[in-house]
Amino acid sequence: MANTNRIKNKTAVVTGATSGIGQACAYALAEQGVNLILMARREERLADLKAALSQYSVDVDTYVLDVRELDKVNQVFADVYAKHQVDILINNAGLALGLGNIDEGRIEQWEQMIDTNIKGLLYVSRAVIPKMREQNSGHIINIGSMAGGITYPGGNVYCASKSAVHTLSEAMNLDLVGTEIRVSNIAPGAAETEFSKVRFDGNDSQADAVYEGFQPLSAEDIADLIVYVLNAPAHVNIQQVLMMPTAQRSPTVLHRDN
Ligand code: NDP
Ligand code: 8X3
Repeated sequence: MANTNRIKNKTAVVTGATSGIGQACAYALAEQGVNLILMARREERLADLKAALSQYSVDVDTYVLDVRELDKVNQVFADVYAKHQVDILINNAGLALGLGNIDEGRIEQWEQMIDTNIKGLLYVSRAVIPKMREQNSGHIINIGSMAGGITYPGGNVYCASKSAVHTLSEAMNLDLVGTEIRVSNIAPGAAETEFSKVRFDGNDSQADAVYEGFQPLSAEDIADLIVYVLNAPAHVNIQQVLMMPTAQRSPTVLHRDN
């Protein structure tokens, strides 16, 4: 069913497009002929990505945006909507910071995760959903996590933030019943991106150890799934997908060689 390209010439917003899953989505969507509006905080990376995407016959617009800044989100989307219709929103910007017992948690890390993963996703969605309702079309992809359904030791606030993404995806689907707007919560397991480098504050050996002895998902594996989900026929709404590496069956049940 999803081999048919039903998204060519549509326009997608991708948040957190400068790395990992967001960047892989930008390439995968460009390959499908989808015009792109790419957002993230790192301006130079956005410019490099736009230049790299010039090999595809699609329009690429970029915005420097920290999704935690509500006024900026609203300004950016006012500008976006002056120029484009948004058909697809990939709410991908997110991060984990730290891994440790809740009683030793750092409040500023909790706040950044909650402000980005929950509030940022809400700010962006609030700017987009009314327009999707007006046009009575659209597809929202929320990047949740296996951590949103299965908590693991030390994951506390990150897991809670992804659990909120899962709940908000359900809530969006409920509140949008009767419209043609679809909402999909994509919940990946371990994927090798910059995620662990960010989580461990640039400590490469700690980050690399996360993926040792097994083949993790790649950002491209997740982008492929997202392309499949977006290409489902209009009457099919894939609401939830849990996707893990074959070596991983839950956050803590993971087979490593040696
Ligand atoms: P990366 O660290 O590689 O990418 C994260 C992206 O989010 C970057 O482009 C970063 O860009 C952007 N970002 C972070 N904070 C903000 C912010 N405040 N405003 C705007 N953009 C922001 O990690 P992943 O690609 O792995 O992560 C993408 C999503 O996937 C996250 O929501 C993560 O929780 C989720 N996920 C990841 C898994 C994994 O194992 N890797 C598994 C399950 C879910 P910039 O710094 O330029 O702003
Ligand atoms: C990101 C991957 O292992 O921290 O959600 O849940 S993990």
